Amino acid sequence: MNPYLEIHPEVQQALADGKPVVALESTIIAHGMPYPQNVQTALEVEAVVRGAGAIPATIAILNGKCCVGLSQQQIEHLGQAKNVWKVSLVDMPYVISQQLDGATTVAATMRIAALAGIRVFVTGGIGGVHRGAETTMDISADLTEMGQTSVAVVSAGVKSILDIGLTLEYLETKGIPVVTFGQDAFPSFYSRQSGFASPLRLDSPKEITRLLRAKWELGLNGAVLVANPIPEKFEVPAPQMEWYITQALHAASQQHIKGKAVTPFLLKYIAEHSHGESLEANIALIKHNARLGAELAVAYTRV
Ligand code: PSU
Ligand code: MN
Repeated sequence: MNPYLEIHPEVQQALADGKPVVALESTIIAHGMPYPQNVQTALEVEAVVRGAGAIPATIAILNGKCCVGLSQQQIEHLGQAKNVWKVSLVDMPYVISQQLDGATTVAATMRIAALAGIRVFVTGGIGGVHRGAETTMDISADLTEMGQTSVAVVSAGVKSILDIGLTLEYLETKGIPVVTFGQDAFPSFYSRQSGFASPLRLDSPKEITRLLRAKWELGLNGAVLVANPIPEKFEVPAPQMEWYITQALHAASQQHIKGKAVTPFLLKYIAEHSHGESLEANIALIKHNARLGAELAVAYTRV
């Protein structure tokens, strides 16, 4: 086994027995939501995965080890510690070799999940091509990682802090099929619509499983993005969200926020200024994604 990996015994056993396992990221815990809702949500998401018949494996770097499956204490630690790195691929060598703690982004979580042999990963929203990327070149490593690592990524689509059209173009360039579950429109995190049609639509975990098998058995490495629209009753009206996002982008530019700080800055700004409404939606959609991800993992291990 890879010496940098530390797989929780329950996860190890499930993988050895061919049971369904769902990977979960930790940047959303340490950098995407405030305490204590972050810790509570992380634990609830794990419970949803279990309820749907799969084993949850929340992934983070602790003391330089790539931990796959965390204890409740470890999740508490990530949710409260001030010195937890946000770890994308570029940060992994430093954080691991310096034996630090890091919460993993979609890109880093996917890589570690794949090393452990996990095929299904659930998150809230992926990183993508930022608005203005034609001058800043700010494109998340989530997209390049999805272009090469064979893990299904369940998300609520792409948040409109990003340029959704350019993100869909980039996904296509990288050969990443984008499948929306149960509707024709591609969703945009807080909203079931985005103004863009989904490139693909499938209506059951079984059909998505067949698409995953076909892709990977053909040697077409890389992710499939499974977009799961937020339940209607938790949607935040798009014009309202657009207002917060415009404010957040303006503040980021005024304060010269750059590089890896951009996404956490925007997320925090929006959460603080939308009076809890966006946080409530965020919590609802990640649990909704956890259920679909678990159903997908179950279907995938059955085939
Ligand atoms: N988008 C969200 N919520 C999040 C993130 C993105 O709506 O929590 C986090 C994820 O961990 C994602 C990361 O992988 O931000 C992307 O960061 P960057 O843009 O710096 O690659
Ligand atoms: Mn970036």
